[in-house]
Amino acid sequence: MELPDFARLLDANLNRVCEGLRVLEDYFRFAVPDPELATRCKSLRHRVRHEPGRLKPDLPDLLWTCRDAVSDCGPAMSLRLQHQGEIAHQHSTIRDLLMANCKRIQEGLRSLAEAGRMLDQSDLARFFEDMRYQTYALESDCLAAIANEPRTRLAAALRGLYGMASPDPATGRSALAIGLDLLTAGVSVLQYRNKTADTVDQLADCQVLAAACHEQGAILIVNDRIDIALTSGADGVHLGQEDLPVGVARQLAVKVRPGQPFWIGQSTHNLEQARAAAAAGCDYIGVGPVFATTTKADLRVPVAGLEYVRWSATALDLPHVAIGGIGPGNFEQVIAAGARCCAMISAINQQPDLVTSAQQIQRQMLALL
Ligand code: 3NM
Repeated sequence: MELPDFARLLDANLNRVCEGLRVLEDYFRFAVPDPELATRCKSLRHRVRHEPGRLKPDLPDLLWTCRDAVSDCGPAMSLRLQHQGEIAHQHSTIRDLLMANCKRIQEGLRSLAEAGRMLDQSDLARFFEDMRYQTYALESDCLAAIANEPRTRLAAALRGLYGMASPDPATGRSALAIGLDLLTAGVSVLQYRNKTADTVDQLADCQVLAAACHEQGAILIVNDRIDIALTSGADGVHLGQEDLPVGVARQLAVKVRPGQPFWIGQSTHNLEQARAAAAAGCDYIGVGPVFATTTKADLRVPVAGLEYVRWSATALDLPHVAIGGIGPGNFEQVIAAGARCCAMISAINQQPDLVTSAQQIQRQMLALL
C-alpha cells in the first residue's frame, strides 16, 4: 500500500482524535475546571498533531493536499443510520458526552495505528498505539473526575452560613418566611426544619423553597422527612441519630430518583457517630452541639465542644456543619477550630431584620474562610 491511498484516512482520523481531545480539554478547562486533566488532554492533542510530521516529514503536506471532504460518503452514511434509529447524536448526560468522545479518540487512534502498519511505518504505528493506551487511562480519570463533581458542588455550598428555616416561636414567623429571608441573604444551603406543621403544609413549604433555592443555585435539605424531601424537589435530607438509617434512606432515594444526586446529612455528637456516618455513606455531617443550646429540647447529649469541631475538620474527609449555640458572638472560635460552615437557629432567626443580620454574618464568616 502507498501512502496516498491512506492519506484521507490519516487526515480524517487525526482530525477526529484532536477534536475529541479538544472536547474533553474544554470541558475540564471551562465547565468543571480541572487543570491537571485539561493539561493532559492538551498535551496529547499537541503530540497527535505534531509527532506524525516529525516521524514522517512529508506527511503534513500530503494530508491536506489529499483532503476531499465534499465527496466524503460519511455524512450520508450517518444520516441513513440516524433515520434507521441505529445511531443517535444526542448525549443526555456529561458522562455520555465524555465517554462518546473518548471512544471517538480511541477508535481514531486504532485506525491510525492500523494504517501505519499497512504502510510499514512501524514508528507511526507504535506512536498511535501508545497514544491509544494513554487515552484509556485518560478516560478512567475523566469519568472519576465527573463522578466526584456533584460532591464537590455540595462541599462548595457548605461554606459560611447554613440557613435553618425553622418556625420561630419568639417572633411567630413561619419556617417558609424565614427560609425565604435566608435565601435573600444569600445562603447557599438551606435546611427546612419544622417539627410542628402538618405534613401537607410542610410539603407545600418545601415545594416553594426548592423552587426558590434552585432559582439562585442554592441547595435545599429537609430535616427528618425523607418523604417530603423526595417529593418536594428538595436536594437532600438531614437525619438525626434516631431517624431512618442512612443506608435505608439511600436505598429509597436511589429508587425514587435514580441517577440523580440526593444528599444525606446526619447529626453526630461524637467521634464514633461521625465515623459511623462516614462509613454509612453520608454526604456530610452535623457536628454538635458545639455550645449549650436551648433550641433542641430533646437533645440528650453533652456539649461536644470545639474539640469535636477540630477533630471533624482534620480527621474526617467529609464536609461538616457545626451546630448548637453558635451566634455572632462565638462563630469566630468555631471557624478558628476548623469549621467551614455553621448553622444558627435562635441567634439569627430571631433578629428583627433577618435578611440584614444573615447577610452580615455570612459576609463575616466568608471573610474568615
Ligand atoms: N442540632 P441553636 S444542636 C438542631 O447538636 C440542632 O445536632 C444540634 O440551635 C446538634 O443555633 C441544634 O439555636 C440546635 O443553638 C441549634
